[in-house]
Amino acid sequence: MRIGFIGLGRMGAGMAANLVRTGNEVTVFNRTEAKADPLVKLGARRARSIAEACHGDLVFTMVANDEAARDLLFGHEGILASLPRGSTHCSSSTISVALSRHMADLHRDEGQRYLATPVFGRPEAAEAAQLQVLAGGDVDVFAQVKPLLAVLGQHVFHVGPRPEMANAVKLSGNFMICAAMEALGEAMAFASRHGVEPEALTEILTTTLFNAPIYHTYGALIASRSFRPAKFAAPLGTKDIRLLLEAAGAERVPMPLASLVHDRQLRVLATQGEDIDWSALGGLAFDDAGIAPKGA
Ligand code: NA7
Repeated sequence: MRIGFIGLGRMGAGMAANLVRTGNEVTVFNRTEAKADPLVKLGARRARSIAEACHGDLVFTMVANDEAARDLLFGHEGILASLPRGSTHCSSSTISVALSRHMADLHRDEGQRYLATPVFGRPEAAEAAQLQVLAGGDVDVFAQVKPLLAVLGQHVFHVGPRPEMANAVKLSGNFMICAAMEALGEAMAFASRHGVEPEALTEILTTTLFNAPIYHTYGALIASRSFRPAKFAAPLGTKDIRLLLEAAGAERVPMPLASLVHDRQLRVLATQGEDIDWSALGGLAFDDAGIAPKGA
């Protein structure tokens, strides 16, 4: 299969690399061209425009947000104008359910096929082909694309026939991670004040009651309070909860805990800047309790 891959940021770079490594003919494009260099070294072809990355059977996109996804889609050299009829767009970016729904209509009007294919996992998982891949869209299109999605991760789920169903699951998952980070931070601050090291608390809880990947990964990050450099940047995580709350509002679904973690995310951005991992949310409880980082 001839594949295009657009968006070689922290996540896209690893995903595209795995498609190249498994012997696919991959043409890559990134707005900032230099980020394509390592992929070209690995064997990918370099596209000089979005349109050039759209000449194959399928194009993946993995960009920051709705604005970026729209920038790729529209214009005379955009994906809608360039992707051949019958070719497929797999959109892996975490975008709004509204935009994903709209993209499905636009692609259908152009005779193109569209799957929403967001993923769970951080850049390390993308690099190691250990992502969890969610897919929404026509089941026959999914069946054809599934072997490629399987290259990216350990599990591939078909969520349902409408693409935005996959985006809804992705936003739900990221909300639950934020809630877990807030809970971890508060529990660690509480235990610290009682003489229990955050690492010890994490060890006990993640090997017993909370033996789940999210508690392991974020427990370690929050216990060490090491949030830089950002692997998953706080502004992107904040965007995800904003998208969740917008979609929840549109469907009249109150989500009080999501509103709370969104405020906590805003506090991270306001007080610690943008270039920080979203797990800094879990560190706020220490700050609130006046517990300084070790060695500070
Ligand atoms: P990064 O590492 O911040 O990468 C973002 C990517 O999006 C990167 O390739 C950017 O290109 C690209 N981007 C951003 N805005 C635009 C516009 N307007 N046009 C074209 N390309 C753009 O993010 P991650 O890889 O961590 O995350 C990607 C998605 O996965 C995101 O939805 C997360 O929420 C989950 P650049 O290199 O800046 O030129």
